[in-house]
Amino acid sequence: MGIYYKKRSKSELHNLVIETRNSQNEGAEEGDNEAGFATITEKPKLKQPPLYKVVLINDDYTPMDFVVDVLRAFFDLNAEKATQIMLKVHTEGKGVCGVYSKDIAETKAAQVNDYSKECDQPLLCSIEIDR
Ligand code: TYC
Repeated sequence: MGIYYKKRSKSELHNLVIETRNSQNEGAEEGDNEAGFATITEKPKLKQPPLYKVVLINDDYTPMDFVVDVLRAFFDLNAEKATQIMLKVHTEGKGVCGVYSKDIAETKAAQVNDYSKECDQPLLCSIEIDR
């Protein structure tokens, strides 16, 4: 004697899996497929990953030219855009250099902070959630 398993086709097994996974779902659409198995159609629960702003902080010591060079080097900005952002940070206290996925934002901020330290400048960069 042994355990008897009914041999099922791939699509039958797929429906069984879906049924199990959705057994706690409320509000999903229930139905029957042509093989007689219960099926549920769900709305996908996918969200866009969050984005992060890389923010430059003002200080009284870092030379303006150094800040512009950093913005051009690490954020692919031309001289005009880099100067605009530097002046915004200088007058308003902080400013956004760019918006990226979490990994890229963290890397850019770390690159700026490491480079500033290497150059003995107090320039600081941080990240803030965007959406
Ligand atoms: N405030 C600095 C100065 O007057 C310039 C500066 C701009 C420093 C932006 C940091 O993130 C900064 N030399």
